[in-house]
Amino acid sequence: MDLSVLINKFNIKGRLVALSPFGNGNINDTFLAIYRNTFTETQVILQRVNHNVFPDPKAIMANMHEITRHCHEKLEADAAAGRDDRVWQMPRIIKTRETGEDFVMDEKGEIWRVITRIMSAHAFDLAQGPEHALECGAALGHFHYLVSDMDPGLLIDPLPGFHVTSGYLAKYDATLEKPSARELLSSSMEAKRLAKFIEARRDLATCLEKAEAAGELKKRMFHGDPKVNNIMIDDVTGKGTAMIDLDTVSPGLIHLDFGDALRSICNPAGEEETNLSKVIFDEELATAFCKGYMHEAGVFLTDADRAYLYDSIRLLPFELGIRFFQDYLDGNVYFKTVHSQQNLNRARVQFRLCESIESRERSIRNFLSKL
Ligand code: GN1
Ligand code: MG
Repeated sequence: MDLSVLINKFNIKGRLVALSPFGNGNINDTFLAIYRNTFTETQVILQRVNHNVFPDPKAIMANMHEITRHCHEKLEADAAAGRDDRVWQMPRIIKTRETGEDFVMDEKGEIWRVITRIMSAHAFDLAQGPEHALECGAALGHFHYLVSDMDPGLLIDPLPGFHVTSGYLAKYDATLEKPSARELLSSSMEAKRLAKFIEARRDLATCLEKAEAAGELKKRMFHGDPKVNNIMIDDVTGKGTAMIDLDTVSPGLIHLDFGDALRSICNPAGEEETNLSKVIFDEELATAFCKGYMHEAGVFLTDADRAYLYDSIRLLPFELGIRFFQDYLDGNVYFKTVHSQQNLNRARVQFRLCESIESRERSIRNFLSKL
């Protein structure tokens, strides 16, 4: 189906004047659409939910329905009570014109949705400095507050095995059994180096899983993908205003969000850097992020939660590195790529970041202990 025909099935006022690819997501296809009428302009986001990644795209939409319903009610109540120093936002699902549904299924069975765009705000692909990092922390902390009292029973697991690091290791091991993967590994010094990196850290994979099994850490509602370009910053005030990309919101350890956000925000070179000497864990950005996070969510954290913050910071780049490397060895089937070596390079970056964190362990633990 032509995209302009598809988007016109949604209930958006005005005439479609522009429709173009948008953002740098690694999973879903995203477009920005602009509608105009005599007096005003409406901008919305059109997305195809990637069914290669999400086994049940309709469940993703059912979850989004529940999450936005819960959060919008709370946001409006807080705004009415004047609770906050700003207007916190969250995108809204736009329904279909004729049937009032949350999505359209095209002739190939693909699920498409339209959500509102948060206006006068942007997400950045790289951290812009400590003030930005602080606002990212505040946005994640506020998001954790927003979803903290949601009934997890309302949600369907969006991506079974997501952020189970031991599961990614098992998948990596299984991939290594494939002749095509073994050939890729044996023909590249860099791939061999990454394989050794993983071997030296197998124990790391289960640090949070063990703490959860022992009852030290408990699942709460988490975002699942709080990387820097999923955090909207208000153009006018420079403050965090919304977390976007809600597909992976589900019950999980908030440590996974904490570690994932820091691995994204505190690497100022970004995930695609090819010069590894530029990849470092920037502690100034980390301190600023944590300050913002604690301001919004510090009251939720128990002593046990705090005890595992360092492990989460070290774990998440390791986990993502395994995911990128496994996908490279498997022929790049999960993450979008524009060239065949991209996932290999992405893995190099994450493992370098993990090393940078390890070399700063004492100093990171020190600032975490003061939060
Ligand atoms: C994917 O869709 P996007 O680009 O926000 C991935 C995250 C990774 C991230 C790395 C569902 O997120 O887990 O951290 O790429 N999302 C999924 O850039 O796998
Ligand atoms: Mg995403």
